[in-house]
Amino acid sequence: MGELYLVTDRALSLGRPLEEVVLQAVQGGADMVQLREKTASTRFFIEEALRIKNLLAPYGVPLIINDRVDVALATEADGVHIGQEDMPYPLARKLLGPKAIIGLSVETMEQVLEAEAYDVDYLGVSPIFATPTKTDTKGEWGLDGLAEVRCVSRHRLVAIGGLNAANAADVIRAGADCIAVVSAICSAPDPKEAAATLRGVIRAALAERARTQKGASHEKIL
Ligand code: TZP
Ligand code: MG
Repeated sequence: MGELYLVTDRALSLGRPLEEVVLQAVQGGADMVQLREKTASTRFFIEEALRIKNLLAPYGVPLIINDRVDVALATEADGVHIGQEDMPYPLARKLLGPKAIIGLSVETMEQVLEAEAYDVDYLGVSPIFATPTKTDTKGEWGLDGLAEVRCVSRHRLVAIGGLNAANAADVIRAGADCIAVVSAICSAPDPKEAAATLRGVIRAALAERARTQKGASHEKIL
């Protein structure tokens, strides 16, 4: 469903229009986009979501709205990403329906276990590493914490927080299915190139993991 997930931040986009950064990221290989607007008015958020939705349509890249189920509904976005303080998952699912992509942030093991009862499309394991982009978090999972989440959760895992081309392969090896980034793309001098590099690293690490898993199950059969 996605390997490289761009989460937007206008303030970190070096003064460039968000549409430009999103377009370049997608052309470089971002295959999921989350529109994250913490301070915008509802009117602005909706207009921007519609612009980005049109821009993504030819690429078949899903648009996910951060926090706001109402904005996702109003713009017929592909889904919503909710945190633990947002609308409870069962209500978001009820409003958005079975086809919507719904992601849920987890910051503690208790939240990971609670999410086992939910048919979320992915868990956002947040944050993997400390990041100046978001500081109101409950600590960091680290690679070991992510590996523990992988052991107990049945869900797809999207890792976020302090991720870049230098650490993405380790994060995949620890169990993430997808890497989400803000600054590694939004603040890159060339977002297309940054996305292409990241996607290459992620693809190689996922392929390597699939090879070793296949090897392991083959050995078991023998
Ligand atoms: N949720 C957890 S960490 C984070 C969000 C939105 C910010 C990630 O930003 P960056 O710049 O990729 O570290
Ligand atoms: Mg939130």
